[in-house]
Amino acid sequence: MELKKFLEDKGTESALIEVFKAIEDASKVVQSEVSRAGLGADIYGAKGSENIQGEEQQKLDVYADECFIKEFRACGQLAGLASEEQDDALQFDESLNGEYVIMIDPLDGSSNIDVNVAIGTIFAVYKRVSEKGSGLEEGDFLQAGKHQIAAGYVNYSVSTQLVFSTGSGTHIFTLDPNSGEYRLINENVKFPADGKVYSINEVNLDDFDDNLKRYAQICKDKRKADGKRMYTGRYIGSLVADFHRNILKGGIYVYPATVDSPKGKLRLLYECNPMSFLAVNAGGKGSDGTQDILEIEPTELHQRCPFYVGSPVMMDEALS
Ligand code: P6P
Repeated sequence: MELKKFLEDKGTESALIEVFKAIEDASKVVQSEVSRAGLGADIYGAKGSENIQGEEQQKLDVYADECFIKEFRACGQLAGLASEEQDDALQFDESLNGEYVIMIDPLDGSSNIDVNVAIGTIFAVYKRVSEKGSGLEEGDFLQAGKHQIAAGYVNYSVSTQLVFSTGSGTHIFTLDPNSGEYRLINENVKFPADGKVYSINEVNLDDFDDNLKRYAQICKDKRKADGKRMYTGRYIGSLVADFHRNILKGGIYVYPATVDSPKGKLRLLYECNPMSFLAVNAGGKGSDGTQDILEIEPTELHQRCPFYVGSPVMMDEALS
């Protein structure tokens, strides 16, 4: 089943279906560039600029950001956008009657582009809180994750997949290269309750709090009845790729506060909230280590937080 029909059958508001069409169209353009990395188009390597995070922008980061902004402006249903690649939120003056705003990490894991490893676009959609037709306000963007109307990611990998939720289940679509359409392959995907994979960059082990150090050690020590190890480590360096494997096979992803990133590395609005929304809609959990991520009241557009997300049994054990 194709995306538009799936959304219509779910009774999705037509304005939101337009937003998904914009995501679909932009992701196809980005996918065609990603798949051509190194061939002609000069999209490898750093652009020579930095984003507000002080991170070196890869050319494809900026290209992806421009692609999504173009489609979001054109769809007419979005009053504005916040992006990892934009210091400030953007207002779309031509569509201030739009009832939604969107937050996006246009290309997460972009340092993996040059080594041909999976990367992803992550998005979160909210209803604006300011009056339709008026100018946007900070409060339109600084909303707790529990108010998300929709969230998802595009995983540019072996295949290109769109994983999203509009609040009733998490669903996986694959881009069919022959038809150029996203087609449903997994409706209502559920995190396996428990798992055998943990995704943590253990170079930061000494920075972990005692609880996380203990959990990491439990994962190393636990044995099955036959004496073989219970867990294995898988850390791709791309949140979307690690999350995607974990939601299908069971697992937990953790990016805690570290010396280099004392508030955590991942951003609340366009990484932790959308991934937690997907997790919760698939029976999983998302936390900053002390509270449900979706309850956090944001104070800044690009604020970071420690991030735990994954199978419920593993999450309970890691956070207990
Ligand atoms: P580190 C990519 O930059 C990212 O935001 C996530 O996709 C990924 O899981 C993490 O950072 C990797 O960070 O510090 O372990 O290289």
